[in-house]
Amino acid sequence: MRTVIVIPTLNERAAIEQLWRRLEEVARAHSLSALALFVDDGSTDGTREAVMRLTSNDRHLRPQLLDGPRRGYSAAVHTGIELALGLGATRLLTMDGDLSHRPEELPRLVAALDAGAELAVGSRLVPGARWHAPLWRKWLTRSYSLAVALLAAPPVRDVSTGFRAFTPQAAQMALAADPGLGTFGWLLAVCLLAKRAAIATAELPISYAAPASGSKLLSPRRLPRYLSEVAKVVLLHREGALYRALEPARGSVNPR
Ligand SMILES: Nc1nc2c(ncn2[C@@H]2O[C@H](COP(=O)(O)OP(=O)(O)O)[C@@H](O)[C@H]2O)c(=O)[nH]1
Ligand SMILES: [Mg+2]
Repeated sequence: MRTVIVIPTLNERAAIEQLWRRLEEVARAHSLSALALFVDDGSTDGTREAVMRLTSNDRHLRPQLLDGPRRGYSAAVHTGIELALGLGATRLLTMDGDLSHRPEELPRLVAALDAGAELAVGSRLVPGARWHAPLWRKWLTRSYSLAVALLAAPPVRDVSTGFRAFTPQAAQMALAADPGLGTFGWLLAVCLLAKRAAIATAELPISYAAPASGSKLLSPRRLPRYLSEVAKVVLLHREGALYRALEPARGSVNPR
């Protein structure tokens, strides 16, 4: 089993060492042989240097830094998935680098894949989830989830979580989502494409804690942009155009 954990980072210097220690412990405790792929595209706080200093004392976990020009969250994760597939990953995981996604919960996502899911989504919006965040953020995420459920009927409630596990087939499917759709547009598009491609999807409750340093992604200033990106994805879904990207891959994604 070759597991690749894709971790997009933008100025996460303060979290890197703790994240690494906890990932190492999890990998050791669960005999998870994994590559942690940090995808950084313009941190200015020493994140990349911190990743390059990471060393592993055991054979379970290895760090790798993928460094490139600033292209944003969706492009970073898309590139990470592409590279992981190229490396022959048999399981792909994506998670934030800010400790809001707990490394200790990775094995539950992996177990969902082992139990037959092709895409497992760590969710703040299903019973059993624990979620510490400012009220405005919870309200925003819940309203967004509700609106999207009414407009596009995605296969999961939490369409904006980046804590996900993929089989190689599901990851290949995810590459059909254009990173140019923007952060939340892309995260939503992956969910909608999974449903269309009949990818078996599981939604698991997680314990999520927004870091005190705040979100790199969400800010009132960016909301109009996010709204228009998501509206575009909903429109593409309704027109069916979102799924054209799936056509060339369909043979390999969902042979029927
Ligand atoms: N490479 C890269 N990573 C990013 C970018 N924007 C955010 N991230 C990372 O993506 C993850 C999600 O961002 P985060 O601030 O946690 O968003 P939130 O969980 O929605 O509050 C974090 O690990 C960030 O460091 C970006 O432009 N490029
Ligand atoms: Mg986060």
